Parts: sequence; structure tokens; C-alpha cells
Amino acid sequence: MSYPKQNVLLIEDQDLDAKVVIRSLKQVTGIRFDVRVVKRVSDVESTISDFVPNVVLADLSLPDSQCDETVRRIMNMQIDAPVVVLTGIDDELIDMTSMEMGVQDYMLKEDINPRSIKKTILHAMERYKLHNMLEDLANKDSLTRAFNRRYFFNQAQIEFERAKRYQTSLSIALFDIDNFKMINDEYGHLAGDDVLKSIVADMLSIVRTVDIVARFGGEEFVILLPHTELEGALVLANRILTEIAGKKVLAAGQAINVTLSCGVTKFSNEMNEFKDVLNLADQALYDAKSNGKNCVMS
Ligand code: GH3
Ligand code: MG
Ligand code: MG
Ligand code: MG
Ligand code: MG
Repeated sequence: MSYPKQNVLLIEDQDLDAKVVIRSLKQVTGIRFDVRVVKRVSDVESTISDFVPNVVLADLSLPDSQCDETVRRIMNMQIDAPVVVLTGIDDELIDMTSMEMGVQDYMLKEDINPRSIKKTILHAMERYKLHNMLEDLANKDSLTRAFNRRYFFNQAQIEFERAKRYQTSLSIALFDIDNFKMINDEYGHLAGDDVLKSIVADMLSIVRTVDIVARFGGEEFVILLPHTELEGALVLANRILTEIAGKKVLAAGQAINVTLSCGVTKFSNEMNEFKDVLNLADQALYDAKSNGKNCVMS
């Protein structure tokens, strides 16, 4: 197994300690490390905008943060890389707390040598990759990579309760491909599958990162829109319909015209359960179909 160059973000305020880590990383065989050092947690955000780390090594005692507060702040940034704590603090409680917050390993500075740091980093990257794969397998639809129905309902329940408790807005948009049976019959089932994939890719490119795009059933999709009023949801749904109707979808080597219908609903205070939001969206979707398809109704 060969490893290409790996980017290491080292969060370390002491120059001497940083030097020790960098020297060890230089002596590792079989991998080249490109190290970027920052001295404060508050410097991380701006650094990772142009330096994408494959692993984060984090000291705990920093000028702007201490102990497990450092871990909490780093994990909250949702950096797409495994995090390893690299500290002089030999404390089991902080070690355990850090692991609970999702760090991959807790390493003491006194244990750093080329071999130990190589092993720690490789294990951290491997575990991180496996963890992400498992999460994807559990939560995503394998054809389209949209979230699956189960994940959608879990998130929907959380957002429903949040909206109820904090009086925030929550909307959903329910989509159904128009005449999909005909697309399958005319172009084949594989082309139909490609259409489903392409539509999800378009939806993902249009929504915000907090929005949940899920495959609800065969050719039905639903988007959960936290902090979104009905007007915003209508704008988004129309944007998606316009985008897809305005082009040919490339599927199994063929250029196909595809349209969607959509029903949109906003959560309101009289609703007792999430199912009520969904039923109204379903009714609106039915209206959109009755209204001639390729349109959004609420
Ligand atoms: P309408 O405009 O009223 O929605 O008509 P429709 O033909 O889209 O609706 P209908 O619900 O009758 O047909 C849905 C079709 O979707 C039937 C089914 O074979 C197809 N389908 C469901 N899942 C998949 C899939 O994973 N891949 C493909 N290729 N087709 C699928
Ligand atoms: Mg320090
Ligand atoms: Mg359908
Ligand atoms: Mg139908
Ligand atoms: Mg349909």
C-alpha cells in the first residue's frame, strides 16, 4: 500500500514542540507529510480554507483555549479529517472525554517518535474512513447517494421538535418525477436509474448544506428545510423544477426531458406530529399533478 502526500494541520503554540513533531514526521518512511502549523484554535478556520488537511494534530493548551474546551471547539468546526490530540497532559478523564467527542486518538508528546506518529496517523485515517463509510451505508440510498427514508424521518423528528419548541420555521418539499414510468419504458430502466442520480445531484447543488435531501420512495424525493418559511421553500422548489425542466438530463448516453412536480408545506403550531406536515405536502403534490404536472403547489 502506498500513501501519497498527506496534509497535516498541527495546532501547537510552542515552537519547540512543533519542531519535535515536524522532525518526527520528516523521518517517517513511506509517506510524505506537508505540515501547516497554527498556534490558536481561532486560526484554524482561515487556514483550512486554503489548506485541506488529511489529519489534524491538536495540542490542548493553547493561548485561546484549554483542555477539553479545545477539543469541543475543534470538533464543532466539522473539519472533514480525523483529529488526534497531541498533548503533554497525561489525564485519563480528558482522554476519555476527547474520544467521546469524536477524536480518533489521544497521544502524549513524550511518546512521539517517527514510528509511533506514523502508526497513530495511519490508524486515525483508517478509522475515520471506515466510520464515514459505515455512516453512509446506514444513512444513504446506494443508487443516488441521497439520504434514505429512515435517516430523513430521524432528522425530520428532531427538526420538528426544535421548530415547535423554539418557534422557528420549518418547511418540506416533496417531489415526484412526472411520467417516470414512460421514461423507463422508452429509454430503459438503466436510463431511469441515471435520471434519479442526476436529479439528486442537481438538488444537492441547489440546496444549502443544512437542508436534508432524501429519497423518499422509488422516484419520490423530499427536502427538509430547517429555518425556512413557506416563501423560501417555494422559491427553492421552483428553482429545482426550472433547473431540471430547462435542460436535457444525460442518462445512459441519451438526452432526456425530465420534469418534476412538487408539494410544499410549512410546519405550523397546530400540527401535533411531523406526519401532519408530510400529509399536507402529499396533498399539495397531488394538486400539482392534477394541475398538469411540472409545477409547485402548497
Ligand atoms: P406521475 O407523473 O403521475 O408521477 O406518473 P409516474 O409514471 O411517474 O408514476 P408512477 O408512480 O405510476 O410510476 C413510478 C415509476 O417509477 C414506476 C417504477 O417502475 C419506477 N421506479 C421506481 N423506482 C425506480 C428505480 O429505482 N429505478 C427506475 N429506473 N425506476 C424506478
Ligand atoms: Mg500548548
Ligand atoms: Mg410516484
Ligand atoms: Mg404516481
Ligand atoms: Mg411520478
